[in-house]
Amino acid sequence: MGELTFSIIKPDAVQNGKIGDILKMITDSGLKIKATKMIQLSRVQAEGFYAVHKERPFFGELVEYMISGPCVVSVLEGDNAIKRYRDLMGATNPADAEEGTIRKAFGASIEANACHGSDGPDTAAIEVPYFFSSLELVN
Ligand code: RTP
Ligand code: MG
Repeated sequence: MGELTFSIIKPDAVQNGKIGDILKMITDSGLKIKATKMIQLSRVQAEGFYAVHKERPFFGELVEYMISGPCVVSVLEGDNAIKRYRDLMGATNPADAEEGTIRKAFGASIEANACHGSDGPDTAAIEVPYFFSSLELVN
């Protein structure tokens, strides 16, 4: 089994009808979708998920944005999946993201930037079970 990483298609991209385009970019890159579902984050879930940023000036706005509409959460698998998905997402600010990345294609702003991906093995190990039980991951 390859490495697992956790992905969110954020509310702006869901609202703009980009779920299919983004999942296609993910699978075209060779990453496998182990689980996926659409959810509406509660305020408590969003605050917990982004707790690492709670002292940052943008935390309040980030939480409001993440609960502004449904998200699509997924577990992705592949060799080196964490770094490969970060590379496919592109820079946090879509204005700095390279051609061919999800954020270049679909990100609207530094906040409404279309997607999230775990930034390391320790965060992936927290984020996957935050949203999925082991029974939900296909083999
Ligand atoms: P993510 O955690 O969502 O995968 O994004 P990231 O690692 O590229 O960026 P991070 O620094 O962890 O920031 C988390 C999310 O907060 C929003 N943000 N807003 N207004 C701002 O200056 C600002 N900076 C970051 C973005 O939605 C970012 O993805
Ligand atoms: Mg991050």
